Amino acid sequence: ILRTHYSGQISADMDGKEVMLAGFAHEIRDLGGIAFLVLRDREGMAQITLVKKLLGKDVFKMARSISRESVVMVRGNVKAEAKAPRGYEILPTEIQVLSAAQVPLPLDPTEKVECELDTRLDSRFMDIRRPCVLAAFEIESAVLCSLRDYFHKKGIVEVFTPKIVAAATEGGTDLFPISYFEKEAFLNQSPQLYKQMLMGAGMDRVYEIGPIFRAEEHDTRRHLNEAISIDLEVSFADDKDVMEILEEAVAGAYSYVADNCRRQLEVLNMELEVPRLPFKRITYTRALELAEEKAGARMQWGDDLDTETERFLGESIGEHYFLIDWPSSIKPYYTLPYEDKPEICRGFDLMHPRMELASGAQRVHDYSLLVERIKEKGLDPDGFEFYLRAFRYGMPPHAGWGLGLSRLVMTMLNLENIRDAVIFPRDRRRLVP
Ligand code: ATP
Ligand code: AMO
Repeated sequence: ILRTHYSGQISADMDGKEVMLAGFAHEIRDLGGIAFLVLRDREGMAQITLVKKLLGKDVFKMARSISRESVVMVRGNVKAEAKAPRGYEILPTEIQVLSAAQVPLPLDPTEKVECELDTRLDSRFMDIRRPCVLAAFEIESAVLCSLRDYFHKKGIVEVFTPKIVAAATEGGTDLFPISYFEKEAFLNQSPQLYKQMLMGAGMDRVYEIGPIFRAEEHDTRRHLNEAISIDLEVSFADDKDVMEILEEAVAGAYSYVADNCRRQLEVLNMELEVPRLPFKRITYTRALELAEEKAGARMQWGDDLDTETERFLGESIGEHYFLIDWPSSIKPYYTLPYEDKPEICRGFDLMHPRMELASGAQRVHDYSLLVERIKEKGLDPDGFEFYLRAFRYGMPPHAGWGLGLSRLVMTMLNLENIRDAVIFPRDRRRLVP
């Protein structure tokens, strides 16, 4: 490996030690007989001080002319220097340009010039060189680490289900068709049917972290056409049980990030407040009443909550909350209606004040009721035969949820647009890069 240290691992107390750094030429400041090359790597910046007398005329001239963002390797000695940004500088003995950057750059990674999201996404490789952009993705990785660790400790098994499928899960629309040899197939919208079948398989508690595809023509700051979903399904559990798992998983991710991503949070200039448990539970009916009383919203019982109502609730509650006891008519067929009040069901949404983060439910596990619910939704049970079979030979009662990774990260870090939480986002207009 062409480095002994990342910039963040070097400090003034290493005075005299020889190190090798590798990264990008962030900036070159030329003061005549002395010049500064600021080398940037994943962990920050290091000042490489170029002294003509020490380097010799040729090397000095070469180093001074390195174009910004070129890839460089520097070998040199650490020198404690109070005037240098992090209390040290590197006096180089060797400088290699491993790959020169052309000029002009497609965008400016030194962050002095802000630019449009579209321009940034067009040159994402250059955009991610900006520390504040990179920080969000490093935090996303920490969130995943925390979730996997939490699931593992709870004995929840990670699974992978197919993304190329023959049927819709969430209803008839919103699918991307693809050709699969001589057959028609689709990109999966959700692992819903598969994770439920695994309950029938006796896997008992499973999770999946993987892509979901939705052919919705949305053009919002919180919708993508390809997203990463964190899906959970647990046998012998009800809606309340999996809501507890969900709130613990979310709050756990916040505290993991707060503890393990201090540098990244500092780069983003933010302090992370860990949400308090338990999250409030508010019924759909109560939410409608509140919105009507306080904000004069005019929604019919049975309507999906509109954006204004969601915004009003978010602003007045001001923290994460669950919306529970939804009308059965607006939740999918696999959501279990209350036995004594079948017009409402055991479905829930986890809300951040800004938007929905997750939805889930206790599921219908009775075969006849499931067939009936599929028909009620105007769907044809024949199309679900591969799924329904798993309900005819013993299906444990079960519950689960799906949580959008990018929405979790976006709300955690206060990112304005969901595209800021996806390395290469796919939306209505974007298929490249
Ligand atoms: P889910 O996809 O799980 O239902 P969601 O938060 O993405 O969750 P949607 O049902 O897609 O929710 O949409 C929720 C609300 O977002 C809708 O009630 C609608 O008011 C609003 N919405 C959806 N699409 C748009 C859009 N293109 N422009 C503005 N608002 C939209
Ligand atoms: P739902 O359709 O609500 O539920 O999706 C679950 C969560 O996935 C995320 N999500 C999205 N994120 C970005 N762009 C999108 N287009 C998008 N669509 C969904 C959201 C959402 O809350 N099968 C159920 C889950 C379950 O009941 O287990 C489902 O898919 O954060």
